[in-house]
Amino acid sequence: MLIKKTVTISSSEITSREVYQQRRRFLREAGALAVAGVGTTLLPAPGEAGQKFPNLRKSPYSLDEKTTSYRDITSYNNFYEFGSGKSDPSERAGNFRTFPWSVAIEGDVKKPAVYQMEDLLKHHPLEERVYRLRCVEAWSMVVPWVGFPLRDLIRRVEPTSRAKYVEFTTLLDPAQMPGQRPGLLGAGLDWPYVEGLRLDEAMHPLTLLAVGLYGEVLPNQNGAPIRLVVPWKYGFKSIKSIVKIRFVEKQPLTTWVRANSREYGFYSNVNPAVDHPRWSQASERRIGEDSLFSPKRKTLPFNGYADQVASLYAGMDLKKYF
Ligand SMILES: Nc1nc2c(c(=O)[nH]1)N[C@H]1C(S)=C(S)[C@@H](COP(=O)(O)O)O[C@H]1N2
Ligand SMILES: [Mo]
Repeated sequence: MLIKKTVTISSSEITSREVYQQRRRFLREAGALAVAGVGTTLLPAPGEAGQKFPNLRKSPYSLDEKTTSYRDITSYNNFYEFGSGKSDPSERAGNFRTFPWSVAIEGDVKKPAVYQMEDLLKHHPLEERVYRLRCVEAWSMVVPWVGFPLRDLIRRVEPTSRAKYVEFTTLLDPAQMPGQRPGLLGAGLDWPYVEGLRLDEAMHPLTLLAVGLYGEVLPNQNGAPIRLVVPWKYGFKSIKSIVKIRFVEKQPLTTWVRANSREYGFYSNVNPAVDHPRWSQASERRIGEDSLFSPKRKTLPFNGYADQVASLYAGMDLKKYF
């Protein structure tokens, strides 16, 4: 016996879903063309956490160090837009919409633009980079990021000679980000979250725009669909879910400096010799190694990247410019 199925989805809903799915398929195929020498492998559909990036090469900038577990990297997070507790982002960011997504390039550049995520993925070959991440709260992780150097994008948009700093801004969307609504969840920060780098720091080959980790599309709690990673600075400089990159003449007023300039500086280079006013920065706890008996690790100047980055700060008093 044939049973006639009743369809309860409205026709307009079907149309928009089909268009959406078709668009994703198209974008995947367009993206695949960009992966040099691959041809048939598809890039992950944008906005889908957990999908694999094909054919990643390992960057020579990678550390040869044991990586923190996927579970720890994706469940112990700071992303105050979703709450200030370490498990808040993984518990609350699941439905955060990261597709469609665009990044606006503004300010002192010859080629201001609004790039769709797909376009960024298409133009910039991705690689895997294992980096140490040291939080200002004196813990650290080792993360296998997937991304491309920020400087590749900067060269593409051509900053003018006026540009001395780069300002980054996270999405402002209180409807999706409960920490941005009035109340205690967002710890009283001003939104949107803003970070900044000097142009030469932004141009340093270690400075990465990350779109994935452990070979997969970034989970929302880690800053999907695109976040900054500056491995020689405290973690808060590595701003998540970026929607705007602005080239400016003056040093940007960043979220944490605005919140408490006595405790957080613009530079925020990892520096065991300069304590936070409320705690020492001389050592750190490696997430995943926690036990009463595991010794703390000594924090290294510039988080271990001194050979590559110390010259950026030659002649500067790093106690003053902390
Ligand atoms: N937009 C935004 N970006 C942010 C934060 C935040 O609260 N909001 N927290 C920062 C801090 S303090 C750290 S340590 C890192 C943590 O990145 P992870 O969760 O991927 O380890 O993200 C940084 N980027
Ligand atoms: Mo942090």
